[in-house]
Amino acid sequence: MAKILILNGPNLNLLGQREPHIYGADTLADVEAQARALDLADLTFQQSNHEGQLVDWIQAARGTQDGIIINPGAYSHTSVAILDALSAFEGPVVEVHISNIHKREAFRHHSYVSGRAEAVIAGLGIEGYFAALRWLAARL
Ligand code: DHK
Repeated sequence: MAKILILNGPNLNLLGQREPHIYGADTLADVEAQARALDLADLTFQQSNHEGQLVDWIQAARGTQDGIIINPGAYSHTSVAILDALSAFEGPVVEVHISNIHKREAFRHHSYVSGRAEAVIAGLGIEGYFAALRWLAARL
């Protein structure tokens, strides 16, 4: 089974409570449980509100994980450090956004991570994580 890291950035710990009209009613624990229930990969599931922690986890994935699914949250739109860390990772990367960032404020339309990702999913709600997982597990 492929080893896949699912990484979540800032404020995604508040999923289910935070702006449910945008991000839905499911919690991050629900996302993890449903992802694990698919039984498609050996999953590591992590969330941090801190950019450096996310960079450290991406670096630690080098040579230990086969692929990464990342929702960088607001760091999508600001973080060259996360882009650089992902560029140092050898395997495929899928970027997930719960909301359709292109339908929202202009500052959300650009993501640094998209230039590195094999695929970008936006607007499918939490289904985006599972679509990413199915695609990545099949590819790996
Ligand atoms: C999540 C966030 O926290 C925002 O900062 C992004 C993304 C969009 C999402 O849709 O999952 O702009």
